[in-house]
Amino acid sequence: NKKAFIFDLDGVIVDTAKYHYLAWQKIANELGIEFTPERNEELKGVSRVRSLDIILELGKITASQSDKDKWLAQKNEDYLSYLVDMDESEILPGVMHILKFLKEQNQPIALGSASKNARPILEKTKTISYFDAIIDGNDVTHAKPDPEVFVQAAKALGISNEDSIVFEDSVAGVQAANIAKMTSVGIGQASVLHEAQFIFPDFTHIDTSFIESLIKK
Ligand code: G16
Ligand code: MG
Repeated sequence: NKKAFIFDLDGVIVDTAKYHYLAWQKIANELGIEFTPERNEELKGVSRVRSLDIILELGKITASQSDKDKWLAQKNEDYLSYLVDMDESEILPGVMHILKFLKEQNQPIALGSASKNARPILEKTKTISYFDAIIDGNDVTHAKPDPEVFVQAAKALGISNEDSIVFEDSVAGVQAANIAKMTSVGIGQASVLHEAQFIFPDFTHIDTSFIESLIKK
């Protein structure tokens, strides 16, 4: 029995959301826009381009494409500076235990992330070898909640959507999995991720018997 186990990156495997936040906050400050951690929730799982648009809408700012391109480049440069020293210590609790168990069970594993920086992050955290397929922001044209990223991931593993399981920390990502008729597992707060079929606060709350039940399903 093979299922596709598809992992989101930011907020599921590593807590890079804090770095995205710091980098966006810097841009917002320069533009005189108030940007809080609460507002940042809306940027989770959302593409870089869409994230900037959300911030500009917040500040009621209309900008030229060349200004937008400049801020997008600046944001990414700043974000990358936080990743320079990244290593395995930034993998979220419980994640390695589940990745190792899935490998032992010979289950196919994929990454389904909106980020264009996914590969260097997987390399730095030494998790890249666990993934049989990597689909990220460089491969897709439609951002979550469009299911494209997860559909491509399942296809790359040769598994049907119905036999795919998605681990996601964002509302947009959970919706994408549901639209694709995949099993959605929300990682985070139940109040935020209530659309998910299963919800856990983090991977330390996921045990191998739950994974076994998904494999048998
Ligand atoms: C992530 C984050 C988003 C970020 C997006 C694009 O995706 O959750 O906050 O805006 O990637 O990232 P980048 O600027 O690195 O291309 P995911 O899908 O891994 O949660
Ligand atoms: Mg995420």
